[in-house]
Amino acid sequence: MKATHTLNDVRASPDVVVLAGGVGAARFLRALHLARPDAEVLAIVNTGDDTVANGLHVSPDIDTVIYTLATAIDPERGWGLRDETWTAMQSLARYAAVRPSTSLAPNDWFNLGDRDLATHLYRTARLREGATLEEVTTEIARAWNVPYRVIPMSNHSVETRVTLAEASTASDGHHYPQGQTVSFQEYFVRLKHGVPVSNVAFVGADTATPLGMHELSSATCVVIAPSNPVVSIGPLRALSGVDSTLRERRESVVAISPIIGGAALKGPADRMLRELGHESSALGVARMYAPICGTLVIDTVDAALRPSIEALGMRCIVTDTIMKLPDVARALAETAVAAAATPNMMAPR
Ligand code: FO1
Repeated sequence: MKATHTLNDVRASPDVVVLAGGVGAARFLRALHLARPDAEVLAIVNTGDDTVANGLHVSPDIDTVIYTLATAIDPERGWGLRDETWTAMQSLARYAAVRPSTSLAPNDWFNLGDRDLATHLYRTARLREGATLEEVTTEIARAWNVPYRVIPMSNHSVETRVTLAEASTASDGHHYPQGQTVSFQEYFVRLKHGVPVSNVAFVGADTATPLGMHELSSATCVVIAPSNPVVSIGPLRALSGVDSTLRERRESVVAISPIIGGAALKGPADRMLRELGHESSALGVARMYAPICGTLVIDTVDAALRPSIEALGMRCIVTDTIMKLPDVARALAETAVAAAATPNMMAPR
């Protein structure tokens, strides 16, 4: 057991802090555990996707990270638990017929599996009796024997809200006029992120207190996981002090591009980047991260972009970034942490 002497009770700095969204980040964290099983890792997770569904507080990115690290995630969906059943949701359908149209509780389009429900019941009950989201997240991670410290980006509400660039009708018939601003889950799940966006806002980010700031500035390495730069990493960066802390230690911040060959492996990141005026490419991601990140890891298919990325004052590492096989995933994690441990002293241009 490594002796952990902590001076005047300051928490020992972790080796690696990972800024995390959902699926891509969860896979990277599991790969990191394979590569460096003894590393002290803190995952700071986006909570802009959080929602209240059927009266329960759901933290999708936190649950995806915890379930993936516990190897309990459903591999096809990338969210929720494997071997799931949906009896509670099917039983709720009875009440959809009588629910007032003004009711805000999404009853039938945000699916909560029967095993997954336990997490939301526990979290909601603990929050209601005054526990912080950080305390509850720590308890849930411990219950799943997760080897890393997993914390929300804040204990305060930060809500990602998306403005629709066109009118759209959800598969359940609900109509959304052009210009309507909706919750992230209405956009992502009810509208199946099949409608262009004209704006994304993080309501509450200006007053929410970020968590993990001591570790963010003192950890040996910081890795920005391959998550959606707009709606997964964006909310974290919108919190006060996060960007300036990352800028301060830019030389040991490494990001992995979630865009490969101009496309996202999963989800709407590529379309959102274009719709919001960015280039949907590893170079577009580099431009978003250049001020706060000294190294960008991109996929071999994007090797031609390396000179343009380095022209931004970023070190650019070209390697396999599709974490299909454990060996590739482990090698990617090793590459990212090794890069963060050898600082890039070039200034951003
Ligand atoms: N995604 C869906 O596409 N459909 C769902 O019904 C759904 C339910 C759900 C419940 C709990 C949870 O933790 C995640 C859930 N997700 C669902 C995924 C979720 O929308 C995404 O994981 C994130 O918000 C974006 O990464």
